[in-house]
Amino acid sequence: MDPRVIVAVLSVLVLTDLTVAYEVIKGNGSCFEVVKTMLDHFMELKSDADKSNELKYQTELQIKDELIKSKDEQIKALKDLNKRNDEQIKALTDLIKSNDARIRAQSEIEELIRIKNSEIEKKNNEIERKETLINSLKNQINEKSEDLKKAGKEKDEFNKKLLSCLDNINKTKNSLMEKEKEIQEKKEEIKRKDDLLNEKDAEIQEKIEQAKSKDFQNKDLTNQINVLSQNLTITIEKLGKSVDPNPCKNVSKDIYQIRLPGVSAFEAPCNGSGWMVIQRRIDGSVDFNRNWTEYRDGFGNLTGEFFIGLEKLHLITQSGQHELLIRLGKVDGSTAFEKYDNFRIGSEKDSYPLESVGIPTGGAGDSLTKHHLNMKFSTIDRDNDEDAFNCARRLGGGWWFNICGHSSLNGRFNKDGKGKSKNGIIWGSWHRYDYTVSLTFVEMMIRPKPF
Ligand SMILES: *[C@@H]1O[C@H](CO)[C@@H](O)[C@H](O)[C@H]1NC(C)=O
Ligand SMILES: *[C@@H]1O[C@H](CO)[C@@H](O)[C@H](O)[C@H]1NC(C)=O
Ligand SMILES: *[C@@H]1O[C@H](CO)[C@@H](O)[C@H](O)[C@H]1NC(C)=O
Ligand SMILES: *[C@@H]1O[C@H](CO)[C@@H](O)[C@H](O)[C@H]1NC(C)=O
Ligand SMILES: *[C@@H]1O[C@H](CO)[C@@H](O)[C@H](O)[C@H]1NC(C)=O
Ligand SMILES: *[C@@H]1O[C@H](CO)[C@@H](O)[C@H](O)[C@H]1NC(C)=O
Ligand SMILES: CC(=O)N[C@H]1CO[C@H](CO)[C@@H](O)[C@@H]1O
Repeated sequence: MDPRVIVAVLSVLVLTDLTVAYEVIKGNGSCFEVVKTMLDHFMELKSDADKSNELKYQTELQIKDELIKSKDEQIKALKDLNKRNDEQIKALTDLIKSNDARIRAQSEIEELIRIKNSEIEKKNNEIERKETLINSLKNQINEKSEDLKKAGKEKDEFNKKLLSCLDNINKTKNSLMEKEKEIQEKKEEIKRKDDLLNEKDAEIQEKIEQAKSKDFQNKDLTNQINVLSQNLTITIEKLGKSVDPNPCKNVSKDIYQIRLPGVSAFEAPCNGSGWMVIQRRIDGSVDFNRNWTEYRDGFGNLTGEFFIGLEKLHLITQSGQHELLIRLGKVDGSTAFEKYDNFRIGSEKDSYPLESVGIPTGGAGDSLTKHHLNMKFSTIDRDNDEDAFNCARRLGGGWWFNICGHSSLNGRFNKDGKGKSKNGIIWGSWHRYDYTVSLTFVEMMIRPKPF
């Protein structure tokens, strides 16, 4: 082999990667055979060298790692040191701060002490001044007590005078007490006189009581006499003798006690012209829807609205001929009357029938004869009429109802003067049998015929 080629290959091997050189050389067959052995040797050497290099690198790396580790530890230690130092610095700073505060407080206290001291000094000065004042006051007191001593002497003299004054007062008081005693005696005497007066009063009272009881006795006797005289009247009446056949004659307009044959005494209004009022409607203040007993005995208010009672009418009209006068009034103020010359009522046994009315005269017209003559009296609880219904219950009040009829003076009082289907106060012949009319004034009166 040409030595130059060997040199060139070696140069290439040295200058380039051995493996590349190996490939390059292998490509040229002729040369390869020559350098193969040498190249293999080189390759072996190179591989050994590579191995030792590897070892060297690894060792180096290990050393570096150790180094880094130790550096890290150093850094950590330093960090810790720094930290500790920081803490120390902080602690020191705090200490300095607290010392500053203490120093400040101390200086404040010192300032305070200074101020207090100056105040104490002021007080001391004041005390000193006070002491001076006290001393001067003490002197003044001493002077005053001297004065007082002098005054004490004067006071003793005054006391003496006062005692003599009190003595005088005592004397006056004693004489006053004597006077009081005298007054007391007088008072007692007066009391004795009073007691005497009271006794006299009691005596008088007793006498009055006695007189009163005598009065009562008198009254009782009077009552007895009254009863007796009433009984006597009744007896006489029962014997058929007329006590006063004409009770309203010659008396003024007022309510009188009436005594008539066959009737016990009763009260009735006289109209001042001989008429006795037996029924009156003026204001609707009295309810006329009454039962049989009430129509029999009478009801209402003799100075206002009332009905005298059927039993009385029966007894009066049976005792002799009587006139009946009916006065009527409408809500418009117009008035009319109708008079009958022979009014007579039957007994309760026959239901108080309208036995007679006689001859009618007057402007109101006759609303009795045609339908009511000989009819029995009917009330809400006693249906004696000729109607299928109870007329008293249907029209109101009580009357000598037939198939009800043309008149009903005890009907419902309507202040407005308007009635409904005969339920008001009606007297047909006077208001043209218009039963929407309801009268607002009625007065029924009787008197003995030969007046
Ligand atoms: C006045 O009288 C009373 C008793 O009457 C007596 O106790 C008192 O000492 C008397 N005073 C004088 C000042 O006489
Ligand atoms: C009066 O008459 C009544 C009944 O008529 C009778 O009860 C009474 O006892 C009589 N009184 C005297 C005192 O007669
Ligand atoms: C009627 O009254 C007059 C006067 O008040 C009186 O003089 C006369 O006697 C009376 N007549 C009767 C019957 O009572
Ligand atoms: C009594 O009534 C009659 C009849 O209505 C009448 O003429 C007379 O004036 C009345 N008397 C009095 C005092 O009112
Ligand atoms: C009638 O009416 C009066 C008064 O309301 C009552 O006291 C009496 O018991 C009545 N009589 C009858 C029989 O209903
Ligand atoms: C009776 O009627 C009159 C006249 O309406 C009235 O002034 C009086 O108060 C009535 N009295 C009684 C007790 O209702
Ligand atoms: C292909 C290649 O490089 N061939 C070479 C091989 O070696 C001989 C001798 O040195 C050269 O003449 C060729 O050119």
